[in-house]
Amino acid sequence: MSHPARTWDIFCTVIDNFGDIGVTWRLARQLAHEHGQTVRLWVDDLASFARLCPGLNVTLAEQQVAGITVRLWPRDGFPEVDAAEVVIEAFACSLPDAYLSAMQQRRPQPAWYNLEYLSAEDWVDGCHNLSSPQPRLGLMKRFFFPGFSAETGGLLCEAGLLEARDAWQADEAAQAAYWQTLGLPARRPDELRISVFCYEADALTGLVEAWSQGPTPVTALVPAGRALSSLAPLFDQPLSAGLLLQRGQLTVKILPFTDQSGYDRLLWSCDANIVRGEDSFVRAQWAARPFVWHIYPQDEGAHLVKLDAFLDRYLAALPPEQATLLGNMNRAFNTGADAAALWPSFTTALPELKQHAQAWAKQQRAHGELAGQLVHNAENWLQ
Ligand code: TRH
Repeated sequence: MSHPARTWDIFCTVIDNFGDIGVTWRLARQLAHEHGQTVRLWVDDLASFARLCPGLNVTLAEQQVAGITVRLWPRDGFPEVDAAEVVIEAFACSLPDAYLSAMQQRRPQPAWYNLEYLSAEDWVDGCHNLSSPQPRLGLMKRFFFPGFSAETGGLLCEAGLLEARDAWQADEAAQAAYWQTLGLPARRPDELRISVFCYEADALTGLVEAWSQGPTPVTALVPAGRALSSLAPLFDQPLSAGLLLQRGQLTVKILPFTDQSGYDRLLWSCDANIVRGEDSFVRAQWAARPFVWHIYPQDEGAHLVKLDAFLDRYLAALPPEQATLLGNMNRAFNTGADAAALWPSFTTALPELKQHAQAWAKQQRAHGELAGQLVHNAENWLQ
């Protein structure tokens, strides 16, 4: 169903890392490209944004990128602008007072959403789409939760993504050319290729040993970033993008950070992926390959509750032995326990885990997709 073109303002503060801008940039493009919406994205840190959007000019306060108006969200002196018809504050960032005044003046009042962080916890079902009156401002805000059930706003997934993934995974020539562009030799038939995009992780130390000494050649593809500080002591040298290192059966290739579709290709091409945070975690699911999730650490182990909530859903349809294995692997990676001890069984289980990953992606896609649900929700609100 097509919807009228509305104006949208999306506000994003980059707390640390890339997840907040990763999600909002993806959402902005989908709203514009797939739903014909007019989108302005306000970001307080253009340098972080430029890492995953190489076309961005970090010196400009306003620019057009891929059909989106990108505006620097200045710390002081927010510019005088009209409020959009739909306003998204991503991850509960606080909107500037000047913009809140513009929202109060707008008639009809804007559809104002707080786009929440992704969680698989059950309570999300009951909180998605709840209204939150703002009496001081005379405005209404609504909570929009991504999630894994039909009662939530779903997950971001571009139109045609799964078809593009299938075509890529079936195209061995394209993959061979891809590995070459990364500076890697052709893939050996018995070799495993694993992408490693995680935070500092004690579990990596043991895994590197297991990969180095195991019977199967492993190539670890590591985007330059926080994981390198866990790897550097094992290689006795500073690590940076471009390096190709060997340690027994293990080859490590350090990759430069790419744009988001380049990262998708990496996930689609690997036998298994280690991912983190929110957006790479979702992309690993769309890649339909086995993955280990390094969840963003929170105080008092709150993240481990979220990890278990996801595992409860993700593992439900796996036979008990593999469910226990994959659950233990994820928990071990996140707690620093002995993930390496699980590696041989994990390798053996990869074919079944891959089948499960394919079925899971199909099932999640059937719930509907976040950008489309948001457009629909906003349209119902504004009509
Ligand atoms: O960078 P992250 O750790 O972000 C985190 C999480 O979102 C977390 O929930 C949040 O609370 C915290 O930030 C503040 O992980 P995430 O979410 O996977 O984001 C990484 C983004 O970077 C994602 O959009 C994919 C993208 N990316 C590229 O575009 N190119 C690359 O080469 C790589 C490795 C990643």
